[in-house]
Amino acid sequence: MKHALLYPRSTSARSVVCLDGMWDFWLEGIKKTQIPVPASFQDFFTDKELRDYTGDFWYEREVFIPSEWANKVISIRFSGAAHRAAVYLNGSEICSHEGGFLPFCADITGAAKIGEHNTLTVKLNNELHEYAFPVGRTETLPNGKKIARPYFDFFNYAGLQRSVHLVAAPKEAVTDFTVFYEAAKVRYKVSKTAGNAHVSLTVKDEEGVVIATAEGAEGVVEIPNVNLWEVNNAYLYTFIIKLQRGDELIDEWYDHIGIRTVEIKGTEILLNGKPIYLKGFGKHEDSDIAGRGYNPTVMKRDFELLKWIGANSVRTSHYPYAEEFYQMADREGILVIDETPAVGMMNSTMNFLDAARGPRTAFFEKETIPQLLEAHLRVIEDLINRDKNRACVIAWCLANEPETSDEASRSYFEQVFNLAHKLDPQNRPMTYTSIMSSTPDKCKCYDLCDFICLNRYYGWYVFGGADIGMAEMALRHELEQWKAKGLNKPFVFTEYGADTDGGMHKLPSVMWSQEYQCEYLEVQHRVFDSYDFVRGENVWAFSDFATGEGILRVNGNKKGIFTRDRQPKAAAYALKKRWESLPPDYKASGYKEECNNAKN
Ligand code: CKX
Repeated sequence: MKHALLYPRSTSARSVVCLDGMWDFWLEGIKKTQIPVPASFQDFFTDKELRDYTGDFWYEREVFIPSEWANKVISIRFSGAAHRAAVYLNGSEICSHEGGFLPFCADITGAAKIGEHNTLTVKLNNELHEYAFPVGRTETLPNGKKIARPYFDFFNYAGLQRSVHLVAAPKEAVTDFTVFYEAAKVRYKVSKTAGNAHVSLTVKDEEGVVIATAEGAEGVVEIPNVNLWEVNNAYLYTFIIKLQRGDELIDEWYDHIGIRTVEIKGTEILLNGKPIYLKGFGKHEDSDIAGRGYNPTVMKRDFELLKWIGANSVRTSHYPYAEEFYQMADREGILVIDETPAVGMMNSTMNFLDAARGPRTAFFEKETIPQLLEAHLRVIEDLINRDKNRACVIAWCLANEPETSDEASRSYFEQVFNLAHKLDPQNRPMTYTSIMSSTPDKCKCYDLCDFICLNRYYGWYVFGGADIGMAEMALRHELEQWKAKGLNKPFVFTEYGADTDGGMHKLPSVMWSQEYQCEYLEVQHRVFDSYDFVRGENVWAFSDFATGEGILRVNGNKKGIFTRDRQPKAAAYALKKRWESLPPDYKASGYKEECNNAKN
């Protein structure tokens, strides 16, 4: 059934039916209604109780299984069902799954009525726990109402937020495909179910011309005159894998693959051997009404805005995004730091305030840690398995802002990093993003990272507004401390930002005004520019996004450079000017002089 984990594609041996559209939906206390898939369920309704609902809820639809599939292995593939799911076919439970951001499949071969309509029911649950991702807790109030208390700063959206597919594949099938490169030599490995079918590989260029072939489940295929995958100039080959017995085609699957190398040398991040400076954002899957639902129209707009502003990179904060996002990044040549859903690893519902104040929450001493670690190792395996062949993925971010100032975090993260290194066939750089309280003198885990990612808010959570001069000093002071460690690794600012009301102008500036966001960014960039080891800047955040309610959030987090409806704030123009003027290999040896001249 693992074959169905491969991205669902119809070929001459496989059939795929997309089950997106209107599904029946209900939860206790409301009448059955219909809602679209994919989408989060929360923002359709006008009733506040429904938006904040925490507990079990159900989706259901009829699924017709054609009689031609009688000899096939039939699966339902969920690209993501948040946060946990139990799948039923015609009333019988088929499978269950924990975690909302990675694909899983239910084998319905035995249970399905062939040539008939079948009832597919999915029970979902959106409670938060300290032993599951994203981390939080669920409280039951004295009035009996359950309420989610996230340890993270985004709305606890849930539902069938990604596409659902019905997949019919042959019994003898390709189950996995892996590539890794040595320049134009592509090593590949095909995994399959038992059987004696012969494996072959065909590589086509973008014109559809066959340019290389190979035989056998494992080997090397040499790409003549290789077109490397580059930033903003992507080239994708089509790799077609076939299983054959004589002339009979048993299975076929294909993938679009870019060829590039990525490595870290000293303080440089090298793409195809050339230094690259990261310019971009931390993002969310977030839009009006659809919530965290995969939304191709919004995704398209986001990629156009990334290109317009001169960005080259995105971090998939704070969870793996829909597979189609990586496919588009692969096509557009946008670099991705791919993040696990390990977020909220600090015992705090206002982590953004506590991050700056730095109280010890002893998160890694909790008795739920062994179970959380198991979940963490599982998502690393599933994430790497899903995205390992994506050229856009240049690094894995194994967690966001964990409490690494705590001694107990060390052994936890050793296990996390060890597994990730073991699993990635392309041996990509690994990191986690460091919270403000994990200063160079306190952090217990930074040496595990191949490059150091800092989430810093000097000028917002600390030394904001009139104190901004102090913010610059404090940021420089911290960078001096890092410098003194002589780590010889690249540093990337994976978060820095200021909440900004997209409609507010103030002269002189005050916090929350568009002018302040511009001034704040100018201060940060001045500091980044004076440290050679800073090799990337990913602003927080790409666009405004929904969070839980509270006295510190005015209808969501407003640190977006774009509004939630994807229009530019004033800072977008300032960033565009800066990013368009920085050369792709900004700060590479030999370019320092040139860059300084360019900026003056
Ligand atoms: N970092 C000091 C994680 C993001 C939040 C961001 C913020 C925090 C800051 C932690 O998920 O949105 O508060 O804006």
